[in-house]
Amino acid sequence: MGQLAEALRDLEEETVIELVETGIKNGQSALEIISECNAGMVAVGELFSQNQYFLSELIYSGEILAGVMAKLEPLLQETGATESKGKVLVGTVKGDIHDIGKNIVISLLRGSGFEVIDMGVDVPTEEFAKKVKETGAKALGLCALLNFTYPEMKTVIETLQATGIRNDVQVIIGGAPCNEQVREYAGADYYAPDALAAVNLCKKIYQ
Ligand code: B12
Repeated sequence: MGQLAEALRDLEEETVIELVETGIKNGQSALEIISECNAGMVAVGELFSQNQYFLSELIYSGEILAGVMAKLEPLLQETGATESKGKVLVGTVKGDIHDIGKNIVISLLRGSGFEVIDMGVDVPTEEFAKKVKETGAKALGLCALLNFTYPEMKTVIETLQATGIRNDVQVIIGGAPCNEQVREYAGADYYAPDALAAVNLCKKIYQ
């Protein structure tokens, strides 16, 4: 584990920000920094599972990461794309309020020229199908970080089916504990392990 990941795991806010600023100065890419932060957040999650950290530490880690993202945001927007590459809907499913990773995905998509409609967190099931119809977006990103909200991704996709628009939109799922098995279970088209993968999938969908 790198120094930055360790500092984030140990909730050393000042050190985290210092290391991020040094990384930026030394030409480290935003995605490299995010990837190291991810490792730190996974470690925070593990300490939480082991009852060594409690909800307050989980909240604090989120706040530190939000501070990091405020520093990285301008770098994610810097690709200079002008024309819209296509519309992408992104939201965190019902029952889930995790949004740090989703917001990174959105920043990177916007920076890459996509028009993103951010549906927020804890999005009611039927809202997704409604918005797909309304906007004509061909890509829908569903975010879930809790294993008890995976079934909700499945329900959203079933709603698309029931509304007769399943074939109009490609569904990409993401969020730390998602994987190929969850994708298969939910009936999604793709699983993106990180923000860059999400951008590449959207490029593929709109090519
Ligand atoms: C910070 C955090 C919180 C914060 C969230 C703040 C916020 N605004 O998001 C707070 C404190 C609110 C929180 C609450 C809870 N949390 Co929490 N949380 C975390 C933690 C430590 C980090 C998550 C994070 O932001 N990571 C950093 C980002 C950058 O990573 P990421 O989300 O994976 O995103 C990347 C990729 O996954 C992908 N991606 C992300 N989203 C999307 C979306 C799309 C569409 C795509 C394509 C890709 C994509 O791209 C991103 C960038 O590369 C995780 C630990 C972990 N392993 O993830 C636990 C974790 C997710 N939480 C957990 C739990 C249990 C909870 C609570 C139930 C705790 C409680 N008892 O109340 C509540 C649930 C609240 C709710 N209803 O949603 C568990 C979930 C266990 C499980 N598998 O079900 C975890 C895994 C911790 C653990 N090991 O126990 N949490």
